[in-house]
Amino acid sequence: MASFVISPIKIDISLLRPYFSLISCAILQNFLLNPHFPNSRMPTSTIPTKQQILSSNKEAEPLLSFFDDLSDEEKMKLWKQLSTLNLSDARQWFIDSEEQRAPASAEDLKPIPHSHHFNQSEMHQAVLDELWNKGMDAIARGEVCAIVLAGGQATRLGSSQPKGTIPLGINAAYGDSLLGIQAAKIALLQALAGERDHQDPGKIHWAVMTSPGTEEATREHVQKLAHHHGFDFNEQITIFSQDEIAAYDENGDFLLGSKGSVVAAPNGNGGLYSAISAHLPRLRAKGIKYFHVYCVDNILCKVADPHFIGFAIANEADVATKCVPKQKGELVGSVCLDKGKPRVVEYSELGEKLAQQKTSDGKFLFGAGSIANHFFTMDFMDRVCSPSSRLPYHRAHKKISYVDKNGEIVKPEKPNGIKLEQFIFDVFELSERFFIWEVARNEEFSPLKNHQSVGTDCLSTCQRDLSNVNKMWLERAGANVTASKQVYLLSLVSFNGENLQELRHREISDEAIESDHTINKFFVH
Ligand code: UD2
Repeated sequence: MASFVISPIKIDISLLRPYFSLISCAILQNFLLNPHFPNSRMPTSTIPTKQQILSSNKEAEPLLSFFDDLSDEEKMKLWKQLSTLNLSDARQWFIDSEEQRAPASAEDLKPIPHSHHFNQSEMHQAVLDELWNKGMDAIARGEVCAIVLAGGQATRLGSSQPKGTIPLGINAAYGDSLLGIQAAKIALLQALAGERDHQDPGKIHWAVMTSPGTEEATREHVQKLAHHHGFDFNEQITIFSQDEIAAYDENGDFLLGSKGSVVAAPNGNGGLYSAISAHLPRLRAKGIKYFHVYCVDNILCKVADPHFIGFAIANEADVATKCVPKQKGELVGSVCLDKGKPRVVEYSELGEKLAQQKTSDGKFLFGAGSIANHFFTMDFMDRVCSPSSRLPYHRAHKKISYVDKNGEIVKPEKPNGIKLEQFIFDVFELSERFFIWEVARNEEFSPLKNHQSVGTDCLSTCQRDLSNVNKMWLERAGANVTASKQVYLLSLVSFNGENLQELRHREISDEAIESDHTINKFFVH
């Protein structure tokens, strides 16, 4: 194994490999952007020549076929993009991804044992209350950071706007967006923590992972939300961007999306670990001990859920994950043990046979469906963000438009290329105390994935599911819901069905929601 010695410490070079790309990018960016950089042969204002680009990036050669046709501005843009893409490592990632995790094998996979799989609906209220209080205590002490994964490109939804910022047509929360609902839930939990007479209000830190394509619009939206809720944008919110990685044709060659740009995409939600690592020391210094990581697209997501956090703390989990019973053909990963270690086998990798396998009581054997909603301790995050841990890349075959040899744009009808992605749950195998927290699908999982025309996991199903949860809470609180339309509680009113006692024995009709001031203060109207 390659190593070098700086007396008296011996450093294993392979441990530093994942950082080489970051370091080389940083140096090159400095070189590009800082005219005073000592070794700079090229100030920013000077247009690069092909040779200059190739001297630091020889893999780029096929991508410079149309270089001479580009304007000066386009040349600079291409140069900058190439400096961030790290093409020589990307070549190796492509090769490695071929032999990454073989399709799951039946002998190696086992369900997570019952001792580590808890079902919320089977727990006594007293125990749930205890867990809630534990989670709230952590929030009150300012130990909780909610991380939203908002770097995806929303290709299935087909929106040019980042998913988290799209208007939902509900107005349950300021901003009328998924991020808006999430911000309101954070504000509500903080207020609830503050109401507990023996505790300080505390703060939930909100970390937002974006990608180069979603960063600007997301930042602008989150700034407005923070201002509205009185969050200190600089102190309480961290916005950070994950890396992009070049896409490939089926042979592993890079593609031009236009004559002056390379096809690139965010490196998957597992890009979280490299992207957040630089922020961990600051978050630790703020007192953060626990992370709740969730997808931006789930309208029912209980952000920083005190039950879940309390459950994980009570069990001294370093990693815990929320699951729902998987439905036939559903596009969610299966949480299981692989050779004794926790793992999520992604829906694209489980295979038909294992996906269909049932237990004697008729349930899917690998039916613990991951809803991409995870708990990590700070110590665990520190461990997985260290140089010695490196996530594998998974291949996704996609239709990728590209510029051909003649400079024509080709829009393929079937998959013609490969995008590589890191998966957030590929660190689970490093967990020493791993737990599943099973929750009710109808209360916690309704993602916005697809265009409305698909009819599932789309805007109308999100609206319907939110309304159904709100009706259920009202009925649990003893209200009589007769409204014919969808019913939306304001997100700031209730996190989990609490605070609705005033509506006990009240009729929640369309008219009451519209015009009875003792009722309509709870609702969108
Ligand atoms: C994810 C899970 C799947 C299941 C499902 C539930 C992974 C790898 N798969 O699948 O097992 O739990 O969600 O909804 O977690 N994102 C980024 N950067 C990226 C790519 C995605 O931040 O480069 C975010 C994206 O914005 C979204 C989340 O990750 O919030 C999930 O991404 P997706 O919709 O691509 O994942 P999906 O539905 O294939």
